[in-house]
Amino acid sequence: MIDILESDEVRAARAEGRALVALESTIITHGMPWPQNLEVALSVEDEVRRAGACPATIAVINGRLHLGLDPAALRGLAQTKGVAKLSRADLAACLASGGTGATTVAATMIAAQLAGISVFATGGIGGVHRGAEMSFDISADLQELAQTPVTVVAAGAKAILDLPKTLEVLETLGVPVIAYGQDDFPAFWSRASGLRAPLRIDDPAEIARAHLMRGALGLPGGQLVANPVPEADEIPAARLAPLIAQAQTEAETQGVTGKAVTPFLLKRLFDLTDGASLEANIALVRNNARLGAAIAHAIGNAAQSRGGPAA
Ligand code: PSU
Ligand code: MN
Repeated sequence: MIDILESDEVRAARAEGRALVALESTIITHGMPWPQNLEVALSVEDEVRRAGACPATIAVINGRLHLGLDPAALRGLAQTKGVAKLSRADLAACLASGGTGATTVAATMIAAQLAGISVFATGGIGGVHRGAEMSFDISADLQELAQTPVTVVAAGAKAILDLPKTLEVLETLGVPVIAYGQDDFPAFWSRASGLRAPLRIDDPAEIARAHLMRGALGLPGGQLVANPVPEADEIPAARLAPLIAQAQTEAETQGVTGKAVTPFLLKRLFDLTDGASLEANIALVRNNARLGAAIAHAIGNAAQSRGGPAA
């Protein structure tokens, strides 16, 4: 049996039947530089709390799956260099070897489902990389959305990816892609990608009902809720385009492959924008945490009125 170590806060929230929102840890270890990564992790958790839900940041520490990290554990993860990046393929081996690692979207979904948590908020999901027709680089996050019943709130997918191909693969896999409050599929730092999202829902309660309806239909898999970055914090896509192209070329010339690709591109973009992308990044993750909490509340309420479990 897998031994899940819950923080005191998570245990108390469960006892009170409070809504839980899962949060990933790869965004901390591989998505942002120190010390902003810790600041973001803490402020995103606070955002969930202010919205009346309980944050459950997920990571593997010394071979144990943690659900909810106290500030000291978060700090340790944020400060340590060379923490493993755990996706679906890596989770079991890391637990078996007593290792430590940060969970990606895919691995966080797996852990959330094990723990009975329906909603997970993050920044951006992994997707189909540019040049995937040659490299075959498609994130395991997409397959996970097809098979694990967790609703993931993200600001779309980063423009470092091939967004049209990412949407095509999600369609093939039968993953509902729901733009929140607009027609366009958001592009992380920018509100618009120029691509229409397959679905649009403006009400968190309706997103919650759709989540429960998938379960009732016996459909495996989750939903991707694409929440645009707040208008005040967005960076125009045109400003980023040349920098993304440069980072991409560097990755190719330096022969970066596999799970190193996404962290490499993210780090280069932070450097190339002198950290300017960070403010938008922070704002959008917090925005996703708020929406995630609203959806988690609505799922809890709907499930309770049917006499089901509250998470
Ligand atoms: N996209 C971001 N920031 C991130 C990631 C993606 O904007 O930090 C992380 C997430 O943890 C995601 C992972 O699950 O990268 C995807 O990695 P890969 O492309 O190797 O599957
Ligand atoms: Mn990849």
